[in-house]
Amino acid sequence: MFQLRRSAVRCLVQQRRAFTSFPKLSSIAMSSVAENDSKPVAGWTCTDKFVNEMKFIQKQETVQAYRVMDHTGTVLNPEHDPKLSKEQVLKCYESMILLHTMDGILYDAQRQGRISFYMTHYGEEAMIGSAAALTPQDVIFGQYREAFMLVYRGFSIDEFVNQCFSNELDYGKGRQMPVHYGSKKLNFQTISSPLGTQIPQASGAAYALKLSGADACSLCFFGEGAASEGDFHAGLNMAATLKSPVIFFCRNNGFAISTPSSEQYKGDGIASRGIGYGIDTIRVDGNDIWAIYNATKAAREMAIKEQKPVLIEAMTYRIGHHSTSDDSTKYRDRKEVEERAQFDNPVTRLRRYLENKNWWSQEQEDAYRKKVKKEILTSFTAAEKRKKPAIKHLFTDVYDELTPNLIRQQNELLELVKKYPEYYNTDEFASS
Ligand SMILES: Cc1ncc(C[n+]2csc(CCOP(=O)(O)OP(=O)(O)O)c2C)c(N)n1
Repeated sequence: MFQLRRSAVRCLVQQRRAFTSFPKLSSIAMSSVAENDSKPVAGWTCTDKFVNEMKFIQKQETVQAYRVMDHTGTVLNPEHDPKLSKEQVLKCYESMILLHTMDGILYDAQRQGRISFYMTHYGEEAMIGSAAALTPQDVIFGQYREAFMLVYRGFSIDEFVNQCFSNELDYGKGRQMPVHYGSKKLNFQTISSPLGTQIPQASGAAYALKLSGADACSLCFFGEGAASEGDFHAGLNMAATLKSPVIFFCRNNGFAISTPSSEQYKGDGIASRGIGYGIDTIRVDGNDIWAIYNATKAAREMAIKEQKPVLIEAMTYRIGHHSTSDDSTKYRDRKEVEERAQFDNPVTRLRRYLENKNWWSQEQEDAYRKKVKKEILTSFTAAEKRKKPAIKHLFTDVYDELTPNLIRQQNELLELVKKYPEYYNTDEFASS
């Protein structure tokens, strides 16, 4: 027996679901957190907030995923079809095919030892819907599986391939692993390997956008695995309390390398965490480009107009291995992967949507695949022949100007290389 003092009873979480109206997408249901819920805890004085019944809050209802189009490419409720023009839909589909083809060629190139590393997007191609819903001013913070955003924004095949070869044309000057793209021109922040670092950065960038009064938001992608990092919590809380216009976009593909999501969390995925931080949240079908498009568009509008963060969790499946350093047959059934690839493939879904409208044919498919394959192989051959970045770039760009100790180290290295040409062949490096 024990006695419970009234003051010790606290209601831990009060989740309120509301239907928030948006001018264009009035019926997307978001788990919304009302403004006065964000009042400080110091407001816990009025007696109606206290009860004398001891009640632990148990598992909440699973947040359902918003879907527009099923696996046959059929739109379930025509009101939710974003009704993009033929040109816009073809841009999305062609971007998917380009990404898919590039993934195939560069993955094989790593297997042949021609590049050092690669990561594919198989199964997650519908994410391109998020790219279509943004404007070029929106700042992107990716994890590493977001080349779709760059494809959509016009990063050229040469730019992709030069980065993967770490050659002298790579913007990072060979100092990052392949797929760590970045583009100032396209408002895409350079990828960094340590998981989760982009999350507080995106919150900070959003706060800067808020202060400057820009008509833009930041969009931060991460996997459900990265959401286990402390940076995830810091980033979400910072954006929520500072009311910053950022869209947190979790690609929940079921795996963090070999760890299935069932071993990553006990709660209701990542969506439940957004609600916990007082952030309006939606879960979507991650294989449905139109669900992703509608949710991102609505989230952008809310983030900018209402100056607050929004969280989207897209439920999908990683069909490819985690990276070229992984063999997923060691921890999951090959059959399961094949079934997912066949039955619920985001590329096939969009293709069926196009075919239902008579906007695409097998001939167009064959011709387009052939064309992009040729373009990628041409870029590939040219990039492979390029020199590596000049050795001096081992030292540049950390500071605006080289510091005295870096100058000393640089000179020491260059002298060493000159002294022992039999060990250090510099032919394959650019001279400046
Ligand atoms: C801080 C940190 N810890 C561990 C790693 C190693 N690592 C790289 S990717 C990855 C899994 C991430 O999974 P998830 O975020 O779900 O993204 P996915 O690869 O599934 O797209 C891990 C553990 C890392 N890069 N950084």
